[in-house]
Amino acid sequence: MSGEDFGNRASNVSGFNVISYTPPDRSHDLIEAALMKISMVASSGIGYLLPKGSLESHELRDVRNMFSRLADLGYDGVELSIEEPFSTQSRGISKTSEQYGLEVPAIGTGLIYKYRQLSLSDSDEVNRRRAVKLLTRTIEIGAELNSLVIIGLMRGRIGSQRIKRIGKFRKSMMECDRIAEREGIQLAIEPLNRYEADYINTVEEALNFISGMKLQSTGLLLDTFHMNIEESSIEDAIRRGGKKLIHLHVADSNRYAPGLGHIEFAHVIKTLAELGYDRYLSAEILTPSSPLKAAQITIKNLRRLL
Ligand SMILES: [Mn+2]
Repeated sequence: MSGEDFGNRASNVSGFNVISYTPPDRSHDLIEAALMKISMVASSGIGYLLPKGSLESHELRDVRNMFSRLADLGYDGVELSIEEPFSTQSRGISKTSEQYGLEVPAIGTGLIYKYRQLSLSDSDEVNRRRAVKLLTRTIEIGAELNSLVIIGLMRGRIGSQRIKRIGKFRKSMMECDRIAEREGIQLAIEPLNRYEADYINTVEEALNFISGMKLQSTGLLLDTFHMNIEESSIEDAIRRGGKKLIHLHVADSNRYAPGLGHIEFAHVIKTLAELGYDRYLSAEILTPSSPLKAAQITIKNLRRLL
């Protein structure tokens, strides 16, 4: 029996024996759901692993291999995480995306914070401006690739300087929302769980921020892994997001591929379909043993529900 074949039996992911499940076949009553597309996050931090620096290298060989593999598996898109926007080979990425017929629906910015500790809420004005500059270049790349740009970890931590730092974040978002509008793309604020961020942890907080600031080009990105920790109901949180919801990260409760934890993806997708959501389900998952296997499990389990 092939290890790639995925059914109701134990499969070994990351050295643990995890019991996989087969979601019920709902294709007959979920016709609208077919409009949703599937992408995989590719980064050097989380998801389908891309070596650090591969988006900047002129070679782009790793990037092409990754697009080719995900195209073969039937993905519609590849979400990228950009660490060094000023040296990213956006033209090469754009050509690769066209060559393999895969869109780049979104660009993550979390690695800018993770590797360089620059955030949109930095209390030091020089550092905040550097963060805005890096985000501005990322937005320009987003315009070239027709991608939305994610505001997640890049919000930074506010700690005990709550009022001052939220003020800084507001200032940054006011600027970046206008830049996104000028470039014709959208920003997406992603609520993150309490262990990774200390403000905007829930859909409610994100919506209040967006409407309070009257941001024109900023919507909402929800992530099933974070919602499973912070929201009392994932389905209610999605409904609350409504038309502001412009992108969705999917990962199971343990952050492995959908189907390897206890989130009910059939319910999640039904709720999205009822909202008329026709954008991406983008897998942002830990791929401890094999990125390829995780990508296979993800698309198999999601396609079954669409
Ligand atoms: Mn996410």
